[in-house]
Amino acid sequence: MSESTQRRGLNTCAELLSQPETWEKCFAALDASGELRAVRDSLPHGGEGEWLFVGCGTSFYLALVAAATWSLLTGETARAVPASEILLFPKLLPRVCQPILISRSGHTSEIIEAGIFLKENNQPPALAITCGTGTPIEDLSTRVIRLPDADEKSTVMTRSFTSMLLALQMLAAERAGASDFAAGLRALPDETEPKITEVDSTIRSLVQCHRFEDYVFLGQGPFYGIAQEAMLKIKEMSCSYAQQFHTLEFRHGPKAIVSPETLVTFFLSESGFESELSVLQETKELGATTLVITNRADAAVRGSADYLIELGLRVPEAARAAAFVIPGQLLGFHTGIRKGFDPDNPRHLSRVVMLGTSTDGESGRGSA
Ligand code: F1P
Repeated sequence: MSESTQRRGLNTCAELLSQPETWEKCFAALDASGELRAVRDSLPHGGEGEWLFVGCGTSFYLALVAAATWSLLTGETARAVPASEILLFPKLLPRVCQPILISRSGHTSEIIEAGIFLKENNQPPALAITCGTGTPIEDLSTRVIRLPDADEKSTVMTRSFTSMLLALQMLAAERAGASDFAAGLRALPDETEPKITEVDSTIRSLVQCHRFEDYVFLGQGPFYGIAQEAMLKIKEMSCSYAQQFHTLEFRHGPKAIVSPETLVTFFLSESGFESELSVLQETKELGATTLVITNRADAAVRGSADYLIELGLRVPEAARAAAFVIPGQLLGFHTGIRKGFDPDNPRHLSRVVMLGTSTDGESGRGSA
């Protein structure tokens, strides 16, 4: 095997498998700096408006999971939007929104432009979270959470996604006074580490035994953003055709695509277990190949899962999200390697999307 073939995906593989250890380092760094507590104490209480989680690409899918967790824990209204929506359709925004800007690099043009737009339109000062240091996103924000330990060489985001997610979930837990949830997040690295080898071998055998034409990812609640991110990982790393839906939405038309060449991956939640299980059983009966990622499986799940990843994490449901995405990351990685791609340098992609103007030639701003 040529040296270049052997070197394919080395960074992504190392960064992907380093996640539990990286989460530990990030929690320790946040404790030592007191950054998260300082941000918690500086956030407004009882203010009007909504929490607005903003990102691009993987950072937008992270925003979806973070906003869902925020609402579940604090009871406050939160939503996630891609930065481009703020620029192109600002009238869709809530009148008052508390911005949380998410960016691994801290340099992505659209998120910087969106931060400038929100500032110029007198929205409350933004909180930013990034793995970079000395970045323009920090200049735009009065509060910043920095996670340099989670930064990556690979173009593909893996540990940066999960580490920034965990930090925002911890902030939500701190704000809500949800100490059990916070304890669950802190336990996640030790709960996840011992499972990775077995998860990796399940995904490797799935990839070695099948050639799929279509990849579908299904999830509800906080797991919908995880389904989105898994969809992006298999696109970025293996240039495969993939899509995601809310699990029960799969019945309303998309199931028409099901065939044995379709891999349908279920991120099975506990809250929606019975309803999501019946979609799984129906999808299996239609002839799909099924991969199920769940915390606990019963005989009914085993009966409809061609491949089963049962994580058995002793942490609250939404706190499992960061661990649930790992099988999706591995599926993208191993499928990319099998198809001859280099996951470190995905086709057509750059590590940071920098634009001349945020919407290619237009002034970049929709009418306020
Ligand atoms: C986000 C992002 C990544 C994508 C690619 C380009 O960047 O869109 O999601 O995989 O690496 O950048 P960032 O704003 O989080 O740095």
